[in-house]
Amino acid sequence: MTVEDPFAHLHDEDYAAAFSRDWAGAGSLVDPGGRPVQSLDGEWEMTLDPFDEGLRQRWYALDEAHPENWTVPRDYDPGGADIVPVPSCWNLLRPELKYYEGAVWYVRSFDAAPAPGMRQLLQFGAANYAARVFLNGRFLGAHRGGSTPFTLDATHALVAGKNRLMVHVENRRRDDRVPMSHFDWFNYGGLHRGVGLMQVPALHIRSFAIHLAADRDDAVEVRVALSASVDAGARLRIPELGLDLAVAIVDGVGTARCAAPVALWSPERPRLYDVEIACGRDRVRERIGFRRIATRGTEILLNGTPVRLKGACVHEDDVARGRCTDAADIARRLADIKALGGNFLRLSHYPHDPLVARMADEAGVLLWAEIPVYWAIDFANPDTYADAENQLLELVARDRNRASAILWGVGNENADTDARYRFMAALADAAKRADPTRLVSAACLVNREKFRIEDRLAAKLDVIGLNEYFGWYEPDPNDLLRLLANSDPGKPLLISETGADAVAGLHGAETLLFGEERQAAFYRNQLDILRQFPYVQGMAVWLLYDFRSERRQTRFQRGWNRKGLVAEDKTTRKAAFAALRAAWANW
Ligand code: GCB
Repeated sequence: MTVEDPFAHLHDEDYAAAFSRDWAGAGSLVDPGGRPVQSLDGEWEMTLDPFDEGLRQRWYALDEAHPENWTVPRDYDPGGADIVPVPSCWNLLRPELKYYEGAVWYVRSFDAAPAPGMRQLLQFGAANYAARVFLNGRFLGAHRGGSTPFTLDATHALVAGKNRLMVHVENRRRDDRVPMSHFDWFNYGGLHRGVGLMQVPALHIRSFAIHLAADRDDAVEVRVALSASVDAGARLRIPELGLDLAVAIVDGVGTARCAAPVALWSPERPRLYDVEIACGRDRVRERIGFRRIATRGTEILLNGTPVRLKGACVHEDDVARGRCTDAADIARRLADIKALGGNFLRLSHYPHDPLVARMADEAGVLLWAEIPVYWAIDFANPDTYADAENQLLELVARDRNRASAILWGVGNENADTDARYRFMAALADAAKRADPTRLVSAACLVNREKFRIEDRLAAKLDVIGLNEYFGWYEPDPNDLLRLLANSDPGKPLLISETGADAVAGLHGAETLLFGEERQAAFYRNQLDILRQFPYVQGMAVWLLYDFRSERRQTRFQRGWNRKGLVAEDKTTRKAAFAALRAAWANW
């Protein structure tokens, strides 16, 4: 018999190793594909754990159902914790948690009825930043990256009847993470998107991609990947077109193509088709739009026709709910960009809720979706690269069937070093490999000596993004004219950010910093200059709504970045809103 040292956990500084070795990644994702999911959203217990005592003391292994049988005290109280909603951000649940950065345990019980022979998959929408998941005392897996979904196979641990799910979520800012410790938005923590349980047949469809054929607009291609390396047959059906195509699957993967007279998707006519893929006992259903996005010289072509992107960046932030969002909130974003006369949103600076691309598909709004490779990432660290690439692949896997998503963003304002070049070039290549049907971009650099847009990464990109603040951080607006006249990017240039702060209701001369008139004049000046350069194919202004950022502490900001065209209530439009609409109308 082994004698257990009751104090061993106090001295075990390797306590997290067992839960940090294998991060569940894009390879384990199973696309829900419209299958029924048992929602586990709702009331959860929440216990604060700044010292990670739960991992050290193994709270997950305690017999929660019978605490009266515990022989030694443990610093955890099943049933005695706070009740909170999931999804949520803990920072907004209790005043004392506003700035908390650390670990929290989320715990809930649920009833399950696992059918024999079926796989039981736990689906998490997002947990910021790292999550460790335990079911009925067993460790199921861990995930890192705060904004992408993950799937954990719970088949071996789930029981018929009552189950106990415990999730350790931790949002410490660290230099080796993506983003690293320094960024210009609020570090909300928690299970901020939904959690659910999905039953699928043992052999099931893991992922699928459906799009126009590479070489013609009247044919579609499909790629289906199964959960196991077997030979099988699948079918792709688009009932409206009378299409029923056999897909031969070899070693778990199959591709097929066939003629299909699809009406192309565009912002003007966002046409979607009901699509179904069936394989054995499994079936997925989606609403899919078909369109082609490409570049030619300095043009961006949508379905072969040049398109100008008029858009705004937007953070996923809400006064009351933080990073959590819902259909009404997203509908407002889409309506506001249309009210501006725009057709485009840059979803900054991390993957947004999956509902955004679905609703943009319906509404006809084009999207840039990105990962938080932001500022001074630990570019020389291979593990940081693995984390970044996995976030990119999870984003691509999640949104690859959305017509609205046209651009993958692989980075934002990263200082030029060899390590940065290698890291970002590898990411751009990874995006192309995972999805050759879309464009890749990043917010690139300016050569300050030559005063030219010049970034060796540009060779790896389809569209060059440029964040510029001439007339705000760089005071002389005419420097923008000089920069663009000096530059010859040879590819489409997209102003991926430009903007100025304004406090809603603060009025004054056009020179008054933080005044509404200054912000409005800023956009008039910008457009006067940008319209002179045909290689500028669009812009995403910084940004639609004011958002929380603790870096911002002037009397005008008090913890908010005020560059919104609309105040943080998402309703009060500043003068710049109408000014930008007018300036865009004749661009
Ligand atoms: C930038 C960053 C963005 C900031 C913005 C600002 O260049 O990309 O994340 O929030 O400037 O307001 O300064």
